[in-house]
Amino acid sequence: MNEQHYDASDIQVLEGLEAVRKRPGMYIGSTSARGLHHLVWEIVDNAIDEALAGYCDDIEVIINPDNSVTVKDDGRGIPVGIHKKTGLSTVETVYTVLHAGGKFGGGGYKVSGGLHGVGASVVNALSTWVEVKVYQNSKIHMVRFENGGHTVTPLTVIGECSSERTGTTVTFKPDPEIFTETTIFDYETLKTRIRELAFLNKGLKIILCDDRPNQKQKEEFVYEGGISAYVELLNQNKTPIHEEIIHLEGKENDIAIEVALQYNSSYTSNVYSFANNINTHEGGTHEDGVKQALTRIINNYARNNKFLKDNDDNLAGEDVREGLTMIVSCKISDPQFEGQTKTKLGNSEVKKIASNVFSEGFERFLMENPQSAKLIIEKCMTASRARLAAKKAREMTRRKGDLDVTNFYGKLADCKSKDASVSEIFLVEGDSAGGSAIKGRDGMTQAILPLRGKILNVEKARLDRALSNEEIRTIITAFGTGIGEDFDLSKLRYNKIIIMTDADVDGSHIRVLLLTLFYRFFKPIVEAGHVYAAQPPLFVIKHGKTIKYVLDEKERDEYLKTLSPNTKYDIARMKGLGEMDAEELNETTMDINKRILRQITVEDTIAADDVFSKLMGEEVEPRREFIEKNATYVENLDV
Ligand code: 1YM
Repeated sequence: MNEQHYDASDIQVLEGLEAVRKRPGMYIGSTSARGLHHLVWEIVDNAIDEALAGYCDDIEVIINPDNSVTVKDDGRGIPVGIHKKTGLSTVETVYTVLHAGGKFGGGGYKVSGGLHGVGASVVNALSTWVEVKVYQNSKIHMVRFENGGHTVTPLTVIGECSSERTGTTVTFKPDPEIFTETTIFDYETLKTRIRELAFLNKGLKIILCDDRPNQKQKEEFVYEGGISAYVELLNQNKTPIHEEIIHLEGKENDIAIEVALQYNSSYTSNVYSFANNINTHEGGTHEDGVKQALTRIINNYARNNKFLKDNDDNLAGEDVREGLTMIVSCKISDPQFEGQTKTKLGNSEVKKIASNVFSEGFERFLMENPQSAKLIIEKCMTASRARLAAKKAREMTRRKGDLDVTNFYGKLADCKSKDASVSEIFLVEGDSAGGSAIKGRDGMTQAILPLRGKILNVEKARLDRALSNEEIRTIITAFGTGIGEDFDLSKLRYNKIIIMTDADVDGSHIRVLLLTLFYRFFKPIVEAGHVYAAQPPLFVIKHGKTIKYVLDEKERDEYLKTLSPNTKYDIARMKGLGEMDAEELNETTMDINKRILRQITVEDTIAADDVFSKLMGEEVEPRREFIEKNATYVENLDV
């Protein structure tokens, strides 16, 4: 310990970091696996900022054998001079003063990421130790912190390097007292975001390296095509309707806009937008500007080239986005993030610029590529016709819904309660399990909908066809939310939607079909966490008077280990849902005090879309590959 460090300002600093340790969630969202990975992003973001400023081309992220993480860049290196206000080196200041950020640097600090913008000092506060090395002026400087941000080695020169070598290397080890759930980094999680950062920053090279024994691997991400390469990846399991990926970019008033797009034959729209590399899930002015320009330019082109007749209606926004994969990326020096999750770009000046950049480039593309233009316009016009047909079909179901009450309620065994917050609906595979579920349920709060036929695969069907499917119509009526333009989450009649299928091939198939339906047509229901899968146990263990249900082989083995060696026990494989009687079904799968539910979440919509396209889409090869690669998870899945 270095005594000169204990003056008044130092105590203030430590109080600041102590506040982070007391309420880590406020700074990194949570202390779960997600929060743990957030630490890496805080450090990587500083390196990305250096790349955005034009000083850094190479970044490396290494997971070390002890589960510490090293991030290296070849930028200018964090400044090592004494900082006026703190009297400490600037690098030490950056790592110990809360919210120090770039205000300490020579201006031009661009916020790149870090949803909370909290920076390096938060990582320090939540780590067992942190070591920062700065390569600058032919010297290697080092500063080390321990125990949540206490400086143990103030900045010292520890060696020499060539005058060409500049940059920053940071290694940190997350504190297990804070990250009680896990301190183990997940390669795939890091890879997904690192690859995305490489797409979003054309030409920037990011290496990801796992140095842990038994899982050593190393990948390099660099895309000269930038977000065009991203669109290519997103469309890889889909069938493009035109060959070229359209790439447009431009800059006005220091606001840079980049757009890449390509249409595919699917019926969904995949538009993702980013501002300074942050995924703007809630959209914002950059996305609005581009979307409006897209609708306008397509309508103009369709009219001028007589695809649309004089008395035809204009194509709607959703018509021109059917089957569209598009990335909008905006770089701006002072981004304003708004919205519920602070992922909506608010800067009003961006809209016009985004619209101008897009219009100019896209109009030129249509002119220069009439063949592709024709295919795109035809796709939009088909979408428009289907939308009108779906509207009619919806009106029909609504009218029919009134007439068909007996038929509908013959299928749904509704619960008595009309209070959605306590109500739940079980979607049950087959009439026989449905019958037992109706007998075994708590009729006050539990509704049962037995599913007879196979659910239509909506990945291969538009809304109008989906609406002609009896099972799907029944589900829509039961949920109460409506669908498409009429969708209203606040009308959902149940707080929990529970998929109850067997743990076999057919059960998995029905589950995936239902999830596809929910993800494509009822995404807000999934996002709000209303969808669950019931987990019927696989084994029952009896000993003495005890009856224990266990989910799988692993849990079975663990439970058996807890029994004393001379317990002589009975173990049996559970029957399928359809063979259980009402009591068993209640006991194992439905009783809210005993059952196990798995909540279905979509953390990363980009990844989820990819899985559904692979599993349920047109292309056979990616589906085979996915199932082979994930064989252990989908061993029973026949798609
Ligand atoms: C592996 C993590 O932190 N790189 C990094 C950080 C900074 C700079 C360069 C930098 C910024 C500026 C000037 C400036 C930071 N500096 C500061 C501060 N990599 C990593 N590379 N010179 C160097 O913003 O003007 C904060 S971050 F505040 F000290 F300037």
